[in-house]
Amino acid sequence: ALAVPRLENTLVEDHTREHQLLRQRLLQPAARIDSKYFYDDFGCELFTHICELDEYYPTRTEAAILSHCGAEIAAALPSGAQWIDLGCGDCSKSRKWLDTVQPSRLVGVDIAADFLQHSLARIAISHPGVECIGVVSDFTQSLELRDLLSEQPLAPPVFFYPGSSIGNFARPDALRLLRRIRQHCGEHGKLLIGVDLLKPRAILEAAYDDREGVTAAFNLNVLNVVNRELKADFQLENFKHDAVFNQHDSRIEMRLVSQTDHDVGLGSGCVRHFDQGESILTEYSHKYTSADFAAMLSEAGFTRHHYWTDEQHWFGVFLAQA
Ligand code: AVJ
Repeated sequence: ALAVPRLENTLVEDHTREHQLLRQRLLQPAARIDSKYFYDDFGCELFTHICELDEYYPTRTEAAILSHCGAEIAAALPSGAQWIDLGCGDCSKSRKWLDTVQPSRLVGVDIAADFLQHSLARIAISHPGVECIGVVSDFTQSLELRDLLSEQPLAPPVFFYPGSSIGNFARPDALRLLRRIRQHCGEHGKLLIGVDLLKPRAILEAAYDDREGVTAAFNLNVLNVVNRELKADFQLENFKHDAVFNQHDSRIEMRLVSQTDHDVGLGSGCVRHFDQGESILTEYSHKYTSADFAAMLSEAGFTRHHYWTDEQHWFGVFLAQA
């Protein structure tokens, strides 16, 4: 019989609180919008498009490493594991591992509940031997998996966190998340994580400011999302996409720069003035050296790791363990 995927909702959605935070951060002297607001339906489509751009090397480089070194990586993974895909989306990146490492269970973690249910249903059909569980959660805030993982005490967890999504976090927050994952890993669990590496500025900046303007559209679209969420009245044509590599903090910083002196209504009677040239920070994308990231893994409590990279050393794949 076909097993129906289980869906657990640990996401506490407090829209009022979220809206307050969003508005508050826009009102601060250095205005910010959390990167999670990029991903409405159109934003997700634009991101898919970004991943296929010539300039955007991370997706294809990571895929090449995972495919080229797949057998070696699989050999280092426990079989019958509980495979936990953090930010699984359509679960496409987990699919290949279902066949090679044959986990007993697939736990897909994502904030988009409907999408998650749909993705897991498709896996349940193509992989009837794998128990599929969806966890609706904003794991960047909290990661409540203890009860779930203890249902199969003999199956070690393997956390899969590809795409250099860890790069979005400021270092202290990245470290906090890695520590939480480490705690769930216990003695036999592992973390398979993809990390974008430091490289010449021109390559980095091109990857976040492509010729076709897809990344610019992706960045500007966040204002549409904010307009909808807050009933704000951002005019997209008043802002320009900007992506600069900050060498000191080793990260790409994406901003929207105001082209004029103007006021923007933020809903609830709030108004924010933007000077010409003033900007809103929308994203960090940290770039690590392999040594840097290895140090962070040990700081998080992982004592050993394997490391794979591409010929140009543009992207790193780490398999960390206790
Ligand atoms: C999804 C966070 C890994 O930082 O490269 C791509 C997002 N932003 N182009 C990245 C992104 C602009 C992406 N991550």
